Amino acid sequence: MITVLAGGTGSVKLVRGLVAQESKVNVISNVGDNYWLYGLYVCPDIDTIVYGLADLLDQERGWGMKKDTFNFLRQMEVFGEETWFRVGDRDAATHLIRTNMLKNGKNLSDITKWMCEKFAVSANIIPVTDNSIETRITTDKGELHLQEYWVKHRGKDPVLGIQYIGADKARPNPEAVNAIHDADMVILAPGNPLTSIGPMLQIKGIRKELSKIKKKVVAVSPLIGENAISGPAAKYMQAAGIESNAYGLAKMYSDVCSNIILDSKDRLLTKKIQSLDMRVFETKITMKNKLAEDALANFILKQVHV
Ligand code: FO1
Ligand code: CA
Ligand code: CA
Repeated sequence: MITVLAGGTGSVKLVRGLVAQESKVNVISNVGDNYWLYGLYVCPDIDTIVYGLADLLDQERGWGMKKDTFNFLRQMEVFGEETWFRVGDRDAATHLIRTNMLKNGKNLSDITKWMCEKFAVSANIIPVTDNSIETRITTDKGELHLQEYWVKHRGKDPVLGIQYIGADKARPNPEAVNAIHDADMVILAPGNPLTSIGPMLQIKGIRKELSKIKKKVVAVSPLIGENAISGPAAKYMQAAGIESNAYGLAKMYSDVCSNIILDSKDRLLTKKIQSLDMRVFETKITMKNKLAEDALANFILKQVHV
């Protein structure tokens, strides 16, 4: 049994590769990106994994449903609402039914299980907590929700800091703690280390459980050289005072993780990372198609012995 800690867009390809090859996969999902929009509760990372595994994800964008339409959004515009967050019509149904279930007293874990059933997803997707965590980005113009910073303002302002509101008090999902405890291997997916994996590591119970089994924890780098394969990881790492390369990532994860997979192009960093008492594995980490997803997942499952 393997357990993956995952964000959305940066993580889904690896998760898909793993699910294709391993019968029992738990996915612990970040909730720091979750956002209230028009009274609807949007969970981008959970939905990206669910849609990705159900083969409904828009592959080009890396979020939302493929072939979705935007009539609902257009009507919200007519009503004078802001429409920078592009919720599609079918996607809106997901948020609406989730919000209704929350209002009827269900928790996010149960709702996510129900979603998985509806979308015929066999992996076990576990929100890291049922409490609220909000990733906030501090810029020179003030503090913004991650979605406001990244989507509304297109991530253009310099980042001064990153905060996880609610992470200190969040109770880890007991199922997530068990999924870490019982796993043969735990994988930190190549999501954004500050905004996808970071919020989950900030929860004490999660961090503690990972540190206990860190010999079994394998991180996959989302960077090649100083740049992220996609998204703003490098910018956030620099803002957090972390070297934006696989070494900085390894150092950031060193309390909770003993193994790191980096791109063969980064092999010059291997010795330096090994000096952190971590094992280093070199392979091709970009996943441009399903073949590459399967190849990386296969490498982890077959070549990395923990
Ligand atoms: N990302 C965007 O860059 N623009 C969007 O309009 C957008 C809409 C959206 C709708 C539903 C959903 O689940 C995700 C969506 N995302 C969008 C991606 C999401 O906000 C990501 O969490 C962030 O890009 C940060 O990783
Ligand atoms: Ca995300
Ligand atoms: Ca076991």
